[in-house]
Amino acid sequence: MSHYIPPKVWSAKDSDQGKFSGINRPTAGSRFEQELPQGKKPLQIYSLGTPNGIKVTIMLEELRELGIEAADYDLFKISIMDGDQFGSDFVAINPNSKIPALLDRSQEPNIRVFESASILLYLAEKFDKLMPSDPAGRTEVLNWLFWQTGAAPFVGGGFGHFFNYAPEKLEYPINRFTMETKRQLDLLDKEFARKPYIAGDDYTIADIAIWSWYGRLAQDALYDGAYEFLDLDSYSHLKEWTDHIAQRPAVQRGLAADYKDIK
Ligand SMILES: N[C@@H](CCC(=O)N[C@@H](CS)C(=O)NCC(=O)O)C(=O)O
Repeated sequence: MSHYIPPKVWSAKDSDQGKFSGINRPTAGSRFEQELPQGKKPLQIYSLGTPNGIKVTIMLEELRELGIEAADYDLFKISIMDGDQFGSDFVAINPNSKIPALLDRSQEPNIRVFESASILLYLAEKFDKLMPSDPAGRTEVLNWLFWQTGAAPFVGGGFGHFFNYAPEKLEYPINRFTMETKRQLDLLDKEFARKPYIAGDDYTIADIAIWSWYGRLAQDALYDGAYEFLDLDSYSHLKEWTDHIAQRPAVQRGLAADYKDIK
């Protein structure tokens, strides 16, 4: 195990951020003036095809599939490795500087929506789709939606980071986050053993949120070598749910969505 003795006061200049050295800073807020383009559609999406980003394109394509024209959208690419998320226009939509972000121009004043789960909920409620309205059904969807937003950072920021992105392979964090990631996979596998969708009999925004992370992991689409390392073959119910959802035309279109340049 490598030894690190923390200084009394931490300083960013002493920290090695590996692949993310160019973008990570310990401060929030905009770093430069930026004018984001806007298209003509009611919804403007500023995003990227990451697990959090695809939640939004899949949801919008599901709404399109249901024939909802008011869910038409322009999709712009925020290149996070180039730091587009720190420009003034993006920060005005999401002060947290993370994709995805939505600007709803069908209302005056326009409504900004950030946090992928907040965007899913906003769209589900706006169009009254993919979310039950009875209190018990709605609460179960929210249970799983909130579960996803709390759980996935252990997978992405924890397991994925230390297994895939960190400059060296460190046993302690890889063990810690693999343990938790496998516990989450086992939880989902046990849930899908007894129901077709995460909140019961119907496909909802909770499936979209969870599929975008755990389905993509089960498709071996996230981190090199992770499928074998996590023994994803052993989560058969999760895999069945993953494959079933992957066949939805809206999911396929959401994954293949075309992001327009902002510059
Ligand atoms: N909790 C947020 C997380 C969003 C997030 O972490 N987005 C990443 C890409 S998946 C990002 O924009 N990273 C850029 C950065 O950290 O500077 C959500 O669900 O929307």
